[in-house]
Amino acid sequence: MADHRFSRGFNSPVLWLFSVQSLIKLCLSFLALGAVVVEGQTEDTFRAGNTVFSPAVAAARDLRYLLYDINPPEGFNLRRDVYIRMASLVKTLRRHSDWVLVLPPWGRLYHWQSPDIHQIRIPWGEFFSLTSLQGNVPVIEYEEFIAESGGPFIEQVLVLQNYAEGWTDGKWEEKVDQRPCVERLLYSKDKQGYYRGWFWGYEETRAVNVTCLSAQGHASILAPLLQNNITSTSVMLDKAETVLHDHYAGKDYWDTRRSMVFAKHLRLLGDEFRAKYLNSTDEQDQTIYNEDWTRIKNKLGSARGGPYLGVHLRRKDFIWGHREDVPSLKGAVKKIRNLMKKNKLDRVFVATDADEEELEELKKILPEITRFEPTWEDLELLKDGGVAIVDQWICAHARYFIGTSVSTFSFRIHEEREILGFDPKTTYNRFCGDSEKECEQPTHWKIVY
Ligand SMILES: Nc1nc2c(ncn2[C@@H]2O[C@H](COP(=O)(O)OP(=O)(O)OP(=O)(O)O)[C@@H](O)[C@H]2O)c(=O)[nH]1
Ligand SMILES: *[C@@H]1O[C@H](CO)[C@@H](O)[C@H](O)[C@H]1NC(C)=O
Ligand SMILES: *[C@@H]1O[C@H](CO)[C@@H](O)[C@H](O)[C@H]1NC(C)=O
Ligand SMILES: *[C@@H]1O[C@H](CO)[C@@H](O)[C@H](O)[C@H]1NC(C)=O
Repeated sequence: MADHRFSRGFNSPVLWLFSVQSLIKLCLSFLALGAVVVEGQTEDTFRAGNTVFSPAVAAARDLRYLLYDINPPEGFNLRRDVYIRMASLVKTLRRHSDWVLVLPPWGRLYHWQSPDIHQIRIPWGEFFSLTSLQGNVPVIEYEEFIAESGGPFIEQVLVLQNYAEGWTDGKWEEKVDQRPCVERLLYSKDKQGYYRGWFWGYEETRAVNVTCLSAQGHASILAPLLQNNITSTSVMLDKAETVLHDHYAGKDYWDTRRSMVFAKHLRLLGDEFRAKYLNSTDEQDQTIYNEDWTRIKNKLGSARGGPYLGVHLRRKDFIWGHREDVPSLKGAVKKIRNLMKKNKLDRVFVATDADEEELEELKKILPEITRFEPTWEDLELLKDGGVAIVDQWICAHARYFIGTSVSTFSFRIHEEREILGFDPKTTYNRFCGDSEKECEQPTHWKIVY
């Protein structure tokens, strides 16, 4: 099937020739090997690991499962942020009993619009390194949950919501209360009295009970309730983004963030692309990566980065609203040329969600542009999420990076560069709108180790 979005790369300098499939196959066979080794380790590292326990074993251990989901319109990079909040909650819960975090399958994201490819029920292992995640908190994929908990049943769904009355007296206080549902429930009862809902595209999944919970505060305010008031083995928090970070940019935040290592096949693809089109290798660029994130502790300024400018140019919904902090294409290219000259870089890598029309214009006014453009077959394997990660990985390795104002996609690149050890001056930069007066630059968040 011809896909107009990606068929244009041919006979342009940005053509992506490398066979993604063969590399992925190679990686997957490595992953399979890795899993065998890891199983032995996880038993003692964590009591819940990659291994699937039989229902009997899981029950004997008094395991409890925390599942969660997020409001459908939220994008990939905000979802990554909510994972950090949930990991923090599970750490709090684990002080008292044996909780495991169940990873919500990826799919049906508003921005993932590539036609004709299957983009639901995607396990986290396709985007992130599970062993790395498990080095922070015990996590399992949803299908492992089904296997070890005895079937596609979630005992208790708690739909988080704000308080109907808002903040009383304009005073902020942290609180949690069982309340009637404010909005119409996205779950309905079937003939057997079970609740049916989206459940990440797993149609056979049922919930035994669904109730609403008004919550206002950080994620761990839910811990006492989950521990004391609710006895179900499996509890799912829906609209989990309602609760806030326990401590934004604190040690726990960064531990979890650092554990969110991209899947190896995606990093390898990004590295291949860097080597092939951007003359960028880890040795030259001083960006040597350690498979074990707990051992990465790079000094700021130690990473040099590849000889290219990295750009994240967020378009689509960011320009539809005519936001004054987002530049025109001309404005962006002017800034790009300026930065290339200033940093003595003759190559520029651009990650963007621009539509066809804008891309054509961009290529016209910036002919030396390099982009990661997968073929349809590659896209089918990587999915929109994998392509976005490869884009982020390449931007993260640039000598100098500039992103888009308040884009979570750009924020995640900042964090990746902070982990790699770049000088903050080369990271916390964003485009200014063409007529923006005070163009405040992004905040530098230092890693707490
Ligand atoms: N491949 C690729 N995809 C992009 C790029 N920019 C945006 N996207 C896609 O558009 C989505 C939305 O952009 P983000 O800035 O990540 O925002 P989000 O967290 O997903 O959603 P919001 O926070 O609501 O904006 C991403 O998750 C990608 O799927 C890009 O440079 N490259
Ligand atoms: C949880 O239980 C405690 C003690 O039984 C009770 O005071 C509290 O109101 C309950 N919390 C919720 C949110 O139902
Ligand atoms: C559903 O869960 C709520 C909250 O735990 C509880 O108060 C209620 O009794 C449960 N309903 C049923 C039918 O079990
Ligand atoms: C690639 O980079 C190296 C070292 O940074 C440099 O010596 C070499 O000339 C570059 N090659 C090309 C083709 O630009």
